Amino acid sequence: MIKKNLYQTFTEAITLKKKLLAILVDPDKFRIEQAAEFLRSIPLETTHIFVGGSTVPNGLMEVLVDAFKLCTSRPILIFPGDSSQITDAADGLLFLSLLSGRNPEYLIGQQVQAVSNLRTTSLEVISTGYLLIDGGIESAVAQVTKTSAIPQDNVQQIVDTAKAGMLLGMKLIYLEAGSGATTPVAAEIISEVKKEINVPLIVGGGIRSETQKQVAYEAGADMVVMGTAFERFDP
Ligand code: 1GP
Repeated sequence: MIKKNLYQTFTEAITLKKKLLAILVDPDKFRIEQAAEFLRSIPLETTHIFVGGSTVPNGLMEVLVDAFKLCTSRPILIFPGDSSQITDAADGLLFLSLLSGRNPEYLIGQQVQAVSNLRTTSLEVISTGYLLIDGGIESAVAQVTKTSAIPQDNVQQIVDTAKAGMLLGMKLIYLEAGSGATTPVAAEIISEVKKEINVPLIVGGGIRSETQKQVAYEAGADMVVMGTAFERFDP
């Protein structure tokens, strides 16, 4: 099998000053038969497809990733809410640890549980420090993980948490305001975190407009993730 080095696309993007855009699909809010039409509707500059959600019925991830694979050559990364969502059908896995919270289940428990499925995987596993930042509403992440988001005015705590993740060896840092956030992660937070880390920075949650996306890029996001803005597929 050809080894697809997904992480390199992140580091190269930084070197080439190219911005990355991931569109997130929550299988729970998606009809598989609309996969082709959906992929035609997303921006041309989309570089990655993320698939995952806080709660996804068993087996649905694989079916959806397979459907996407038929219609796109863009890399598909699993953005899992828990270890049951991992499928080899995708190209890569964001191996998330929820660093903003103090729930051991999402710091290390789910990760240990995933290992038996990852021993023989073809997925590129990318260690990712995941920080939930207050986005103005109680997010599904906060509800499912029973953790609190870090308030946006606690910039130092956010910066220190991101840096701790990097020092622990995490290859990506992900600032998440939560799907459907009314307030995306502030530009000041993005730029302060960016100054302190030397691994790629992903920002998502509540980013709906071109302007909001550009604000995140200009502040230092290497990748922006958008989900809700493209959830337009009514039954
Ligand atoms: C990805 O959870 C976000 O980080 C997606 O958020 O649905 O608000 O775009 P939106």
